[in-house]
Amino acid sequence: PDHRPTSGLPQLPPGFRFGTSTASYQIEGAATEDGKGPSIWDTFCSQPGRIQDGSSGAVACDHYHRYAEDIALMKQLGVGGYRLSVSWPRIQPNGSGPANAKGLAFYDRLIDELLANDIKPMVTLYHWDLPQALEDDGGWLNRATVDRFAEYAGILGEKLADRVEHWVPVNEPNVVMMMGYAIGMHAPGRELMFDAMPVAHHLLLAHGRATVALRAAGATSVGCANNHAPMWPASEDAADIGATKLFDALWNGMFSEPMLLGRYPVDLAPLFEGIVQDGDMATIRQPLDFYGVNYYNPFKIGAAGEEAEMPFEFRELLGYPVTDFGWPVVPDALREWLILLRARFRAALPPIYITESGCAYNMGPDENGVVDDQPRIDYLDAHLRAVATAVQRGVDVRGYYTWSLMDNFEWSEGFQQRFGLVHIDYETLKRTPKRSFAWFAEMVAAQTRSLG
Ligand code: PNW
Repeated sequence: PDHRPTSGLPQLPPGFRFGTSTASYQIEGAATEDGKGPSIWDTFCSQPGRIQDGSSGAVACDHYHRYAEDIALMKQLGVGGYRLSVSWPRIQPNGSGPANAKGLAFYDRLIDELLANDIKPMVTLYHWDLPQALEDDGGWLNRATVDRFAEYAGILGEKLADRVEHWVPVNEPNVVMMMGYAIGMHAPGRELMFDAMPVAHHLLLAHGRATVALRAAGATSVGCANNHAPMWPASEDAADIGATKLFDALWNGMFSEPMLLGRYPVDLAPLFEGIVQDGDMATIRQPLDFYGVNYYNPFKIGAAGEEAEMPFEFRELLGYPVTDFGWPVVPDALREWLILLRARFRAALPPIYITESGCAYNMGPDENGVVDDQPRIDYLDAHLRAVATAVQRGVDVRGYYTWSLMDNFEWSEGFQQRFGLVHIDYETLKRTPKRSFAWFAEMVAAQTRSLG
């Protein structure tokens, strides 16, 4: 069956930026090449039982060697933007000191190749691959890591600020703190629960200090990429509503409020006593040029029992289709979140970019070599409509970067979950654009044509 026409998609504003999004450890491979040091993800993947299929990002999509082919695909896709991340241990193998020239040269080549193809880079400094040497000194629990990060940001800014359109210091600090340090599902695998609070504060300081360092080096657009999810209470019971409010503060408020308003959510302030030092909140609250939203799905939250470790728990969100990952597909919640974000922050909210939005459907090529991923087309169509509706209601959204350009290493899931517009055969590393790729290309062309 052919994919559905794109003609019904409402017109997005002039200059609206379409792009794809990836992250270094998930696609690059070349884990020990050209002087790269080990990251916490290299270490984590070497520990038995951490990654469901026993895999690692040691080779991944081999993008480190095949970046020109991947950029050619993006050119075919017709996107004007690409969000990528830099591997910190390629630049500073031990997390401090002078830059590793070969590592820096890779990103130099990558960015020149993008620009040669009329694709503007959005560069994330930290998408989770912390140099292992810094983790050995306490990682994000150690305030000194913030100083290291500011140095690293300065190195990248000096080298690349003349050519990078947008900068994102830290990808999804809430996921780093929760998955990496509170429950241990991600590297470095710590299970500190509420003792992970210093990690949140240090990631926020890292965001602020890197923003200053990038601007000092000439960066003109610095923002963020925060993961957000509308929180829906399991019932109208006061206990469920209270639990939902608490988790909303932890997931949605704990990073956005310090960044945009210079304070922690009121309910969380006591948790940061003894962690926040004089001047910190001003350091964190830098004026931002844009606010990046990574959106996947809403969460349904209920109160947990007396003996539970946490006062809230996740309930199954019934009544929606799910992706192959089991994540509910709720495009309306993206519109809801964009409208809520503006209501919460009003004048303090800069223009928004959707810095990630996408889904895992895991089908491969059929006997004709076609990857028919109609559910992804439906997903993207519905989520772009949700964005268009929010724009019609006055929310200033400037772009949509889909997760992801190609199938890649999906963290603790390994290679089992496929988020790409391009299929990767992990035996041969052959790239096969899926039907959704053709749909996305047509959609971008139609939107751009009518924009003139
Ligand atoms: C994001 N959650 O991760 C990351 O930025 C990507 O690297 C990743 O591949 C993508 O989304 C898909 O998972 C998330 O617990 C990890 O809600 C966890 C959550 C959300 C996003």
